Formats: sequence, C-alpha cells, structure tokens
Amino acid sequence: MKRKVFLKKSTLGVSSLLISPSILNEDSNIKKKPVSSDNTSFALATWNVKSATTVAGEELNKGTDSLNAAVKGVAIEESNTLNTSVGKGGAPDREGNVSLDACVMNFKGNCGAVVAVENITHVAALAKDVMEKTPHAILAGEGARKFAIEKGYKEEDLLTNESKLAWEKWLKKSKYKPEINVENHDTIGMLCFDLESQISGVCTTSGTAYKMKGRVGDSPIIGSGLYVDNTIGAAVATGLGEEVIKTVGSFLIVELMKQGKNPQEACEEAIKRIIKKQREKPNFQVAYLATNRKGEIGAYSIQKGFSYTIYKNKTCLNVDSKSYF
Ligand code: SD4
Repeated sequence: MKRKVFLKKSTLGVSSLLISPSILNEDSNIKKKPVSSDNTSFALATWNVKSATTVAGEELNKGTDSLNAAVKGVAIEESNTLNTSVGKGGAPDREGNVSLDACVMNFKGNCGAVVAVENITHVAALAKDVMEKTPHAILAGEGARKFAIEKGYKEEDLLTNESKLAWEKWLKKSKYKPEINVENHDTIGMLCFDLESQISGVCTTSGTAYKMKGRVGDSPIIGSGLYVDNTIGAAVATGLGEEVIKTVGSFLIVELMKQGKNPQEACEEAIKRIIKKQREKPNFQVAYLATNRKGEIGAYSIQKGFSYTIYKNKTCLNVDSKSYF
C-alpha cells in the first residue's frame, strides 16, 4: 500500500483567508444576500488531497453550489485506488470486505448518510441521494447498496490486489491497531463555501482498516464526523471514530463557534475534551477542521502530522495543522 506523499506548504496564513461577514436572515439557514464582497468561494479538505480540493474549488468558481461541489471533489478520492481509506481501494474489514461510510449536510440543514455499504464507490453521492430522494436520513448495508443499484450506480469490486495482499499479511497477526497518520487516516471531510456564501460539507471513508464487520465510525454520523450550520459554520473530523463519536466532535465545534469561539479555538477545545477523557497519553489520532461564516479556518489534531488542503483564489495549498502533542 502506498501512501501519498504530503507536500506541505504553510505559507497561507489563516488571516489571509478572511471573508467579510454575512447578512443573515435570523429565521433561516439560507442567507438572503451574497455576503462575500469579493464573492470568494473556497473548498477545504482534511489531509493532502489537492486533486479533489481543486476539483471542488473549480466547481465553486463556476457557480456550483457548495454541496454539489464537495460531492464532485471527494469523488476523485473515492475513485483513487491509492487512497486506502476512501472508496475503491479502501482497506477492508477483517473478513476482507471493503465497506464504506459517508454523509452529506447542506446549507439548508438537510442531511443524508450511508453506512457499511459494499460494492459502491461513490458513497458521498449516494448519501446525497438518500437526502434528496428518500424520506430517510440514513441507509445501511444491503439496503443502501440496493438503493444505489436502483439509482443506477455501478456495482464494483472495491478490494484491489494491493489491499488484498496487505489484508492477507495483516491476517497473520490479526492485531487491530489503527495507526496514527498512516494509511487509515485519509478520510476526506470536505467543507465548501460557495459564491452565494452557503456552506455545505461531505465526509467519506472506508473506516479503520481491519475493523470488525459491520463497524461504523464517526464519518457518516451527523454531528460526529460532520456538522454544518449555515448561520454559524461547519466542522469535519478524521481519525479514530470511536473517540469522535463519544464527544460528538463536529457538532461540539459548531456549538462552540456559536458561543463565540473562532474555528481554531473551537477545534482545540474539542480535541481537549477527548484528551481529558483519557487515563494515559493517547496513542491514537483525531483531527478536526472547521470554518465559520467569516471564512476563518481552524485545524487541530491530537498528534502531529495532520494537514488540510485549501483551494481559494485559484490556488491550492496543503497546510500543516497545529497539534496538542
Ligand atoms: C473512522 N474516522 O471510520 C474514520 C477513520 C478515518 O482517515 O478518519 N480515517 O473512524
């Protein structure tokens, strides 16, 4: 299995990412006027995913709304078989099945998710279809797969030769130990801010490598892996999902922003809440990425090594995140 090499450039300061504040209709999540005087859109994603973030950013520049831009962006990584944490080529569970989780949440506050889906690559788009074309918020496993086929999604074998070989090697010791920043931490959480200043987000993953069959992490759980409140901002998570779920991380960050914290302060507080629950120094990774309506960005992780990607003003950069340790 190959992990993509991170090209890290920290030259883009948070202060350069400011967008002028919004004029909101208090009663609605949907803003009435464009709020960004320079009409600047941007796409943000967890980890070093420049192709995906550029696709999303270019869509935004064309006028695509924030949710559709994000779904198109993450589709790049869902098809990338070298990314062993997302889509096709994702590491399998301990029985050798690749099962994917994804969710979407839009600027209207609507959401959709699919969990433990097999044989379908583009699960972020499928989560959007759950939101738009069913009366439900979450579809699981076989039901989600059937729905995908009904909607014309292609059925595919998601286990690549490389992932199969790695799994067979893993089986010799069968020790489940999600590694910090390696292989199983490339889940994409993407947040987009469109030309209408509307925020939406997407999260898509194959979960932790060699999980138990049926295990679902934080990524498709609204409030844990992703949360969007268009009047406040949005947050996404990556890392060990069980710890994110226990603290409802993304919702927590958005609520902290609502109480007045900026995205950086909110991400740091959410990470501290996880650390406080540990008896010993944690040996796992959790990382958060957030933005608010001013276009300020926050990123923070437990361990070193987390980065995020931003596409703005036709420029795509990978930026190192601060970390607790
Ligand atoms: C999970 N949060 O399933 C995901 C894993 C992850 O990069 O972020 N991988 O727990």
